[in-house]
Amino acid sequence: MYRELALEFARVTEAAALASARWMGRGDKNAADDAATEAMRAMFDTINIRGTVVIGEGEMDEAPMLYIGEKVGLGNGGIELDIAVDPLEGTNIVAKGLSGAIAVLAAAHKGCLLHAPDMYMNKIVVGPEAAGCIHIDAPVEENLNNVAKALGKEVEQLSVVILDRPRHHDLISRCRTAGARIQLITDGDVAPAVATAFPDSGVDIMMGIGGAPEGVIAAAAIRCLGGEMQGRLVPETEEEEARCRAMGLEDPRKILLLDDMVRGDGVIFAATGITDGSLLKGVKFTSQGARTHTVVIRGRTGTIRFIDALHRLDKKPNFGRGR
Ligand code: VTB
Ligand code: MG
Ligand code: MG
Repeated sequence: MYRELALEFARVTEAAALASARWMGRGDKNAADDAATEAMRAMFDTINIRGTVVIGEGEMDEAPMLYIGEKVGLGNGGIELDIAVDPLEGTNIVAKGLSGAIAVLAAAHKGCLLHAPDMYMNKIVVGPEAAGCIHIDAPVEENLNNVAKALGKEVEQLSVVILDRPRHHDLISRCRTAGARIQLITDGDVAPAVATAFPDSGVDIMMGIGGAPEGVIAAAAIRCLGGEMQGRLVPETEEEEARCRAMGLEDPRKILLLDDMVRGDGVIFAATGITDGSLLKGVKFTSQGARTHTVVIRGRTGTIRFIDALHRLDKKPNFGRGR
Protein backbone atom coordinates (compact mmCIF):
# COMPACT_ATOMS: atom_id res chain seq x y z
CA MET A 1 0.00 0.00 0.00
CA TYR A 2 1.61 3.24 -1.11
CA ARG A 3 2.37 5.45 1.83
CA GLU A 4 1.31 8.62 0.02
CA LEU A 5 -2.21 7.29 0.24
CA ALA A 6 -2.25 7.95 3.97
CA LEU A 7 -2.40 11.69 3.38
CA GLU A 8 -4.87 11.29 0.53
CA PHE A 9 -7.23 9.33 2.75
CA ALA A 10 -6.87 11.90 5.52
CA ARG A 11 -8.13 14.48 3.03
CA VAL A 12 -11.11 12.26 2.31
CA THR A 13 -12.24 11.99 5.94
CA GLU A 14 -11.47 15.69 6.52
CA ALA A 15 -13.81 16.63 3.68
CA ALA A 16 -16.60 14.41 5.02
CA ALA A 17 -16.18 15.77 8.55
CA LEU A 18 -16.20 19.40 7.41
CA ALA A 19 -19.35 18.85 5.38
CA SER A 20 -21.36 17.12 8.07
CA ALA A 21 -20.15 19.39 10.88
CA ARG A 22 -22.24 22.16 9.31
CA TRP A 23 -25.28 20.13 10.35
CA MET A 24 -24.34 19.78 14.00
CA GLY A 25 -27.31 20.07 16.30
CA ARG A 26 -29.72 20.94 13.54
CA GLY A 27 -31.84 17.86 14.09
CA ASP A 28 -31.49 16.55 10.56
CA LYS A 29 -29.45 13.36 10.59
CA ASN A 30 -30.11 12.58 6.94
CA ALA A 31 -28.83 15.94 5.77
CA ALA A 32 -25.70 15.50 7.88
CA ASP A 33 -25.19 12.01 6.46
CA ASP A 34 -25.78 13.08 2.85
CA ALA A 35 -23.36 15.99 3.19
CA ALA A 36 -20.64 13.70 4.55
CA THR A 37 -21.25 11.07 1.90
CA GLU A 38 -21.21 13.52 -0.99
CA ALA A 39 -18.03 15.22 0.20
CA MET A 40 -16.29 11.89 0.79
CA ARG A 41 -17.35 10.59 -2.63
CA ALA A 42 -16.04 13.71 -4.38
CA MET A 43 -12.67 13.63 -2.62
CA PHE A 44 -12.15 9.94 -3.41
CA ASP A 45 -12.31 10.75 -7.09
CA THR A 46 -9.24 12.96 -6.87
CA ILE A 47 -7.06 9.98 -5.84
CA ASN A 48 -5.24 7.70 -8.21
CA ILE A 49 -6.64 4.38 -7.01
CA ARG A 50 -9.04 1.79 -8.34
CA GLY A 51 -11.17 1.39 -5.27
CA THR A 52 -14.24 -0.74 -4.69
CA VAL A 53 -16.54 0.03 -1.78
CA VAL A 54 -17.03 -3.23 0.15
CA ILE A 55 -18.56 -1.69 3.25
CA GLY A 56 -20.58 1.40 2.55
CA GLU A 57 -23.83 3.24 2.70
CA GLY A 58 -25.97 0.29 1.61
CA GLU A 59 -26.75 -1.72 -1.48
CA MET A 60 -26.86 -0.12 -4.92
CA ASP A 61 -30.64 0.22 -4.96
CA GLU A 62 -30.84 1.90 -1.57
CA ALA A 63 -27.84 4.27 -1.55
CA PRO A 64 -27.14 6.79 -4.30
CA MET A 65 -23.49 7.12 -3.31
CA LEU A 66 -20.76 4.98 -1.78
CA TYR A 67 -22.95 1.92 -2.12
CA ILE A 68 -21.45 -1.54 -1.85
CA GLY A 69 -19.76 -2.43 -5.13
CA GLU A 70 -19.33 1.19 -6.25
CA LYS A 71 -16.01 2.10 -7.86
CA VAL A 72 -14.15 5.06 -6.41
CA GLY A 73 -10.94 6.81 -7.39
CA LEU A 74 -9.50 8.10 -10.64
CA GLY A 75 -9.11 4.57 -11.94
CA ASN A 76 -6.43 4.86 -14.57
CA GLY A 77 -3.78 2.40 -13.50
CA GLY A 78 -3.95 3.05 -9.77
CA ILE A 79 -3.67 0.33 -7.16
CA GLU A 80 -6.70 -1.91 -6.67
CA LEU A 81 -8.15 -1.51 -3.19
CA ASP A 82 -11.16 -2.57 -1.18
CA ILE A 83 -12.59 0.27 0.83
CA ALA A 84 -14.81 0.39 3.88
CA VAL A 85 -16.45 3.74 4.58
CA ASP A 86 -18.65 5.34 7.16
CA PRO A 87 -18.77 8.99 6.06
CA LEU A 88 -20.74 9.88 9.16
CA GLU A 89 -20.38 7.39 11.98
CA GLY A 90 -22.98 8.65 14.44
CA THR A 91 -25.77 10.42 12.53
CA ASN A 92 -27.84 10.95 15.68
CA ILE A 93 -24.80 12.31 17.48
CA VAL A 94 -24.39 15.07 14.90
CA ALA A 95 -28.12 15.75 14.66
CA LYS A 96 -28.18 16.40 18.40
CA GLY A 97 -24.71 17.95 18.74
CA LEU A 98 -23.52 15.25 21.16
CA SER A 99 -19.97 13.92 21.35
CA GLY A 100 -18.13 11.21 19.45
CA ALA A 101 -19.12 11.47 15.77
CA ILE A 102 -16.39 10.77 13.22
CA ALA A 103 -15.91 10.43 9.47
CA VAL A 104 -13.98 7.22 8.89
CA LEU A 105 -12.60 4.85 6.28
CA ALA A 106 -10.36 1.82 6.00
CA ALA A 107 -8.62 0.71 2.82
CA ALA A 108 -6.90 -2.61 2.19
CA HIS A 109 -5.63 -4.73 -0.67
CA LYS A 110 -8.36 -6.36 -2.68
CA GLY A 111 -10.00 -9.25 -0.84
CA CYS A 112 -8.53 -8.39 2.57
CA LEU A 113 -11.59 -6.94 4.33
CA LEU A 114 -14.51 -9.03 5.54
CA HIS A 115 -17.56 -7.90 3.58
CA ALA A 116 -19.64 -7.61 6.72
CA PRO A 117 -23.33 -7.34 5.95
CA ASP A 118 -25.49 -4.72 7.62
CA MET A 119 -26.42 -6.60 10.78
CA TYR A 120 -25.32 -6.68 14.39
CA MET A 121 -21.97 -7.87 15.70
CA ASN A 122 -21.02 -8.63 19.27
CA LYS A 123 -17.60 -7.12 19.91
CA ILE A 124 -14.87 -6.91 22.51
CA VAL A 125 -11.87 -4.65 21.89
CA VAL A 126 -8.72 -3.81 23.83
CA GLY A 127 -5.43 -2.07 23.09
CA PRO A 128 -1.97 -3.69 22.63
CA GLU A 129 -1.16 -3.96 26.35
CA ALA A 130 -4.20 -6.16 26.96
CA ALA A 131 -3.97 -8.17 23.72
CA GLY A 132 -4.21 -11.88 24.48
CA CYS A 133 -6.18 -11.25 27.68
CA ILE A 134 -9.74 -11.32 26.38
CA HIS A 135 -12.16 -13.90 25.09
CA ILE A 136 -15.56 -13.02 23.72
CA ASP A 137 -17.10 -16.09 25.39
CA ALA A 138 -15.44 -15.64 28.77
CA PRO A 139 -17.57 -14.30 31.62
CA VAL A 140 -17.38 -10.51 31.60
CA GLU A 141 -15.91 -10.52 35.13
CA GLU A 142 -13.02 -12.67 33.91
CA ASN A 143 -12.31 -10.33 30.99
CA LEU A 144 -12.36 -7.32 33.29
CA ASN A 145 -9.96 -8.97 35.76
CA ASN A 146 -7.56 -10.06 33.06
CA VAL A 147 -7.52 -6.71 31.30
CA ALA A 148 -7.05 -4.85 34.60
CA LYS A 149 -4.10 -7.11 35.44
CA ALA A 150 -2.54 -6.58 32.00
CA LEU A 151 -2.90 -2.81 32.31
CA GLY A 152 -1.56 -2.77 35.87
CA LYS A 153 -4.81 -1.32 37.19
CA GLU A 154 -7.57 -2.23 39.59
CA VAL A 155 -10.87 -3.26 38.01
CA GLU A 156 -12.28 -0.13 39.70
CA GLN A 157 -9.92 1.98 37.58
CA LEU A 158 -10.97 0.47 34.26
CA SER A 159 -13.13 2.41 31.86
CA VAL A 160 -15.45 0.33 29.71
CA VAL A 161 -17.39 1.80 26.80
CA ILE A 162 -20.80 0.28 26.08
CA LEU A 163 -23.61 1.43 23.78
CA ASP A 164 -26.54 2.54 25.91
CA ARG A 165 -29.15 0.03 24.72
CA PRO A 166 -31.65 -2.23 26.51
CA ARG A 167 -29.85 -5.23 24.97
CA HIS A 168 -26.86 -4.39 27.17
CA HIS A 169 -28.77 -4.32 30.44
CA ASP A 170 -27.13 -7.49 31.75
CA LEU A 171 -23.66 -6.56 30.51
CA ILE A 172 -23.87 -3.14 32.15
CA SER A 173 -25.08 -4.44 35.48
CA ARG A 174 -22.39 -7.13 35.60
CA CYS A 175 -19.67 -4.55 34.88
CA ARG A 176 -21.11 -2.36 37.63
CA THR A 177 -21.23 -5.23 40.12
CA ALA A 178 -17.62 -6.04 39.26
CA GLY A 179 -16.79 -2.43 40.14
CA ALA A 180 -15.64 -1.27 36.70
CA ARG A 181 -16.32 2.26 35.52
CA ILE A 182 -18.49 2.61 32.43
CA GLN A 183 -19.02 5.20 29.74
CA LEU A 184 -22.43 4.66 28.20
CA ILE A 185 -22.53 6.08 24.70
CA THR A 186 -25.62 7.04 22.73
CA ASP A 187 -24.07 5.96 19.41
CA GLY A 188 -20.80 5.54 17.59
CA ASP A 189 -18.78 2.54 18.76
CA VAL A 190 -15.94 2.84 16.22
CA ALA A 191 -14.11 5.77 17.85
CA PRO A 192 -14.08 4.24 21.37
CA ALA A 193 -13.00 0.88 19.95
CA VAL A 194 -9.99 2.57 18.35
CA ALA A 195 -9.43 4.63 21.50
CA THR A 196 -8.69 1.46 23.51
CA ALA A 197 -5.31 1.37 21.76
CA PHE A 198 -4.39 4.81 23.13
CA PRO A 199 -3.55 4.52 26.85
CA ASP A 200 -4.35 8.18 27.56
CA SER A 201 -7.72 8.14 25.79
CA GLY A 202 -9.57 7.12 28.93
CA VAL A 203 -11.01 4.02 27.25
CA ASP A 204 -9.70 0.58 28.24
CA ILE A 205 -12.29 -1.78 26.77
CA MET A 206 -15.15 -1.45 24.29
CA MET A 207 -17.75 -4.17 24.34
CA GLY A 208 -21.26 -5.06 23.36
CA ILE A 209 -23.41 -5.38 20.29
CA GLY A 210 -23.16 -2.76 17.54
CA GLY A 211 -23.02 -2.70 13.76
CA ALA A 212 -21.02 -5.34 11.89
CA PRO A 213 -19.77 -2.85 9.27
CA GLU A 214 -18.52 -0.65 12.11
CA GLY A 215 -16.87 -3.73 13.59
CA VAL A 216 -14.76 -4.35 10.51
CA ILE A 217 -13.78 -0.67 10.26
CA ALA A 218 -12.66 -0.68 13.90
CA ALA A 219 -10.83 -3.99 13.31
CA ALA A 220 -8.75 -2.33 10.58
CA ALA A 221 -7.47 0.24 13.06
CA ILE A 222 -6.93 -2.27 15.85
CA ARG A 223 -5.01 -4.48 13.45
CA CYS A 224 -2.66 -1.58 12.58
CA LEU A 225 -2.29 -0.67 16.26
CA GLY A 226 -1.56 -4.16 17.60
CA GLY A 227 -4.59 -4.38 19.88
CA GLU A 228 -7.04 -7.25 20.01
CA MET A 229 -10.61 -7.49 18.88
CA GLN A 230 -13.00 -10.41 18.71
CA GLY A 231 -16.39 -10.32 17.07
CA ARG A 232 -19.36 -12.52 16.41
CA LEU A 233 -22.12 -11.73 13.96
CA VAL A 234 -25.64 -11.75 15.36
CA PRO A 235 -27.87 -12.74 12.45
CA GLU A 236 -31.48 -12.29 13.56
CA THR A 237 -33.40 -13.83 10.67
CA GLU A 238 -32.91 -16.74 8.30
CA GLU A 239 -32.26 -14.23 5.57
CA GLU A 240 -29.43 -12.68 7.58
CA GLU A 241 -27.98 -16.13 8.19
CA ALA A 242 -28.10 -16.82 4.48
CA ARG A 243 -26.26 -13.54 3.84
CA CYS A 244 -23.48 -14.63 6.18
CA ARG A 245 -23.14 -17.93 4.34
CA ALA A 246 -23.18 -16.18 0.98
CA MET A 247 -20.14 -14.14 2.01
CA GLY A 248 -18.26 -17.32 2.87
CA LEU A 249 -18.98 -17.78 6.56
CA GLU A 250 -20.10 -21.38 6.85
CA ASP A 251 -20.88 -20.88 10.52
CA PRO A 252 -22.40 -17.39 10.77
CA ARG A 253 -21.83 -17.36 14.53
CA LYS A 254 -18.19 -18.32 14.53
CA ILE A 255 -15.81 -16.14 16.48
CA LEU A 256 -14.21 -13.59 14.18
CA LEU A 257 -10.62 -12.80 15.05
CA LEU A 258 -8.72 -9.83 13.64
CA ASP A 259 -7.35 -12.02 10.85
CA ASP A 260 -10.86 -12.99 9.83
CA MET A 261 -11.94 -9.37 9.58
CA VAL A 262 -8.80 -7.77 8.15
CA ARG A 263 -6.14 -9.81 6.37
CA GLY A 264 -2.53 -8.72 6.11
CA ASP A 265 -1.00 -5.42 7.07
CA GLY A 266 -1.61 -3.61 3.79
CA VAL A 267 -4.17 -1.44 5.50
CA ILE A 268 -4.71 2.26 6.01
CA PHE A 269 -7.21 3.65 8.51
CA ALA A 270 -8.24 7.31 8.58
CA ALA A 271 -10.74 9.13 10.79
CA THR A 272 -11.57 12.79 11.36
CA GLY A 273 -13.54 14.06 14.34
CA ILE A 274 -16.86 15.74 13.61
CA THR A 275 -17.85 16.41 17.22
CA ASP A 276 -15.43 16.13 20.17
CA GLY A 277 -14.68 12.60 21.29
CA SER A 278 -12.28 10.44 23.29
CA LEU A 279 -9.84 10.11 20.39
CA LEU A 280 -10.39 13.14 18.17
CA LYS A 281 -11.49 16.72 18.52
CA GLY A 282 -14.45 17.83 16.47
CA VAL A 283 -14.54 20.38 13.65
CA LYS A 284 -14.20 23.98 14.85
CA PHE A 285 -15.15 26.92 12.65
CA THR A 286 -13.22 30.15 13.14
CA SER A 287 -12.89 33.44 11.31
CA GLN A 288 -9.89 31.90 9.55
CA GLY A 289 -11.75 28.86 8.28
CA ALA A 290 -12.09 25.50 9.91
CA ARG A 291 -9.88 23.27 12.00
CA THR A 292 -10.00 19.48 11.81
CA HIS A 293 -8.38 16.72 13.83
CA THR A 294 -7.54 13.50 12.03
CA VAL A 295 -5.76 10.24 12.79
CA VAL A 296 -4.22 8.18 10.00
CA ILE A 297 -2.65 4.81 10.67
CA ARG A 298 -0.66 2.58 8.34
CA GLY A 299 -0.67 -1.13 8.97
CA ARG A 300 2.66 -1.81 7.31
CA THR A 301 4.69 0.38 9.65
CA GLY A 302 2.21 1.03 12.44
CA THR A 303 2.89 4.76 12.19
CA ILE A 304 0.15 6.83 13.76
CA ARG A 305 -0.23 10.40 12.57
CA PHE A 306 -2.47 12.93 14.18
CA ILE A 307 -3.12 15.74 11.74
CA ASP A 308 -4.27 19.08 13.06
CA ALA A 309 -5.35 20.94 9.93
CA LEU A 310 -6.42 24.51 9.35
CA HIS A 311 -8.58 24.82 6.26
CA ARG A 312 -8.81 28.21 4.57
CA LEU A 313 -12.39 27.93 3.45
CA ASP A 314 -12.21 31.36 1.79
CA LYS A 315 -9.66 29.90 -0.64
CA LYS A 316 -11.56 26.66 -1.15
CA PRO A 317 -15.24 27.51 -0.87
CA ASN A 318 -16.26 24.06 -2.04
CA PHE A 319 -13.98 22.05 0.24
CA GLY A 320 -16.11 19.82 2.35
CA ARG A 321 -19.25 20.60 0.38
CA GLY A 322 -18.92 18.13 -2.45
CA ARG A 323 -17.51 19.62 -5.63
C1 VTB B 1 -24.45 0.53 15.84
C2 VTB B 1 -23.10 1.11 16.18
C3 VTB B 1 -22.90 2.44 15.47
O1 VTB B 1 -25.29 2.73 15.44
O2 VTB B 1 -24.50 0.22 14.47
C4 VTB B 1 -25.54 1.55 16.15
O3 VTB B 1 -22.10 0.22 15.75
C5 VTB B 1 -26.93 1.05 15.81
O4 VTB B 1 -27.39 0.32 16.88
O5 VTB B 1 -21.70 3.02 15.91
P1 VTB B 1 -28.94 0.38 17.26
O6 VTB B 1 -29.63 -0.41 16.18
O7 VTB B 1 -29.03 -0.24 18.59
O8 VTB B 1 -29.34 1.82 17.28
C6 VTB B 1 -24.07 3.37 15.75
O9 VTB B 1 -24.08 3.72 17.12
C7 VTB B 1 -23.94 4.66 14.92
O10 VTB B 1 -23.88 4.35 13.56
MG1 MG C 1 -22.89 6.32 8.74
MG1 MG D 1 -22.23 3.92 11.35
